Amino acid sequence: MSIEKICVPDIGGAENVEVIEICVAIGDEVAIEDSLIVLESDKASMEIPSPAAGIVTAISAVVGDSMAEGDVILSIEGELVGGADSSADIVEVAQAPMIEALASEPEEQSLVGLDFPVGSTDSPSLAVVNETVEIPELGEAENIEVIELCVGVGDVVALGDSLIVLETDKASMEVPSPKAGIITAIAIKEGDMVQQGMPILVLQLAAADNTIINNDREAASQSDAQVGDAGDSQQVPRHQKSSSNVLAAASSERVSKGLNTSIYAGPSVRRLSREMGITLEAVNGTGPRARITKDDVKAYVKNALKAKAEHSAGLSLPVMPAVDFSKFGDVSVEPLSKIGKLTAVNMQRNWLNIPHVTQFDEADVTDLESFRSSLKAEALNRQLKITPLPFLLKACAAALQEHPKFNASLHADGQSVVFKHYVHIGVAVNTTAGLVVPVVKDVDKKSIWELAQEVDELADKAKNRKLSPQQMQGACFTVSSLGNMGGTGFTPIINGPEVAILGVSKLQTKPVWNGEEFIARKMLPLAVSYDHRVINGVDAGQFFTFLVQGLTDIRRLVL
Ligand code: CAO
Repeated sequence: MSIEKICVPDIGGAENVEVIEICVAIGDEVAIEDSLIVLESDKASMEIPSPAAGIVTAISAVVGDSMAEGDVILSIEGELVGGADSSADIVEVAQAPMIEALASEPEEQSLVGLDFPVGSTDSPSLAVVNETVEIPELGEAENIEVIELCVGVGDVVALGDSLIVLETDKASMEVPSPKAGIITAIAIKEGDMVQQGMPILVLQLAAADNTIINNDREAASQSDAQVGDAGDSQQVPRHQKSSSNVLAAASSERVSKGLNTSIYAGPSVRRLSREMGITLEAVNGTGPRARITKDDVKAYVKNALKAKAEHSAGLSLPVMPAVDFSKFGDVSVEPLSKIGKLTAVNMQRNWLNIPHVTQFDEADVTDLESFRSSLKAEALNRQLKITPLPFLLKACAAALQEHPKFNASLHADGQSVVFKHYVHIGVAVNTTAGLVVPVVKDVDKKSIWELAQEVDELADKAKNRKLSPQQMQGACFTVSSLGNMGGTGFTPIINGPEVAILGVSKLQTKPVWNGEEFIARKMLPLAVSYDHRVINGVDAGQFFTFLVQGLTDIRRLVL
């Protein structure tokens, strides 16, 4: 075991390459090939891998330092691979020429294709030529992967705009455009393995435009309005101005497409992001010049997982345990009817989606019951059964008209309330096949006799499974009467998207204090459940009071 100094390896003669990231800390245990620091030139970033496994005992490099081959990066206590000369040959051969190629200005490329004149009288000397841009010098490296295509056919690029990003195991490099022009064809795609000299794309150049674009790229990216200033238009020929406009448009298009031209990230970070299936565009870079580090990628993934967990925790329901009841005694299992299954789904949907509030009251229906009794003979003649239900429907219709919030639905987008100018009321009917809710249409327009007859017919159809779908649609409100069963009250579940439901329990004769004495009165227990997103407590109180008053004194229903 010995302490060895690790130096910057052969980086192709490049000097003053900036340290943009220190990947380790004193005390870290590193393995061979672990990244130690990241260096960055104008056009490429490069991770310097460790030639040794061991413990980092000192770090000489500082973020922001300019370094060159032979500069000491750090010290490692451990065994070096391939001898003590830690600065020698620790970087793959391909890396140095890549840096070299990127550090130098792009070379002129040979023109291919036919020159042809531009049809402009402003500048007859201008010519458009096609130029094939090739993979630049990559040293001895072969089969370098194209990891990003930064441009598309039709894009206008300026000198130095990134065309593609190549990646080896240890470095990534952006290949800049050697000229300004319009891309007319692309010869490669992401994932291709390339080597020096292979065609990347074809660039259509306009020589005079290039001069303008290359000399003043910033000006070229200005808005159309700026380019169209009176002063400019006097100096810049019309076709040049339009090229600048196209360039500005294309630049912003690349941004809007989210192409990866502005992402600063080293190869290991890009690899990590690919392995994790995330796009680096979404990751905030916290390194120098917003460079994305491994920690940034990990933080992004951590946050995404946390957000997902929080989100699902809010929405998911704890699962009911599957219990083998036969362990505790004899059981028999019967499948739910089709209606039973549908009811289960609808009840759960309504219960989970609608914030229910249930309010209770009693209506003194003594007079109503006297009146109803007085109608029995006539009902017999009409071959009808007259129960409290038609009166309840009539009172509800009046209350719905008086309090329109109850005759409404929350719009599916949750942003508005739909008020209904019709009064259709559903009536819950118990059948052997399950609960069904036929709808009595236009309750407000029908007489007590008509309502009694219609409820009877609909209940009969329901019990014989003869209801049409239309007869079960369009309700604004529902009445669920368990009056003939018993019970003093229950909390009915709203039949969404309706916003309220009336639950009716069994009337009882009760002693009621009239101010002087207790008198026997027939009291009908009622419960109204309402959707608290649409209806507040005061609304409900007013609606309920109106309804109870109407049942207590049915003369009020004709007011
Ligand atoms: N208190 C006391 N007696 C009542 C009553 C009440 N609130 N409501 C009705 N009754 C009486 C009726 O007056 C009738 O007695 P008479 O023949 O002596 O007058 C008797 O109970 C039977 O009435 P009914 O149930 O046949 O008729 P209805 O008009 O009251 O109801 C219908 C019709 C179809 C709604 C009913 O038969 C029904 O199916 N109810 C079940 C609704 C249901 O399942 N709701 C729960 C849904 S959520 O699970």
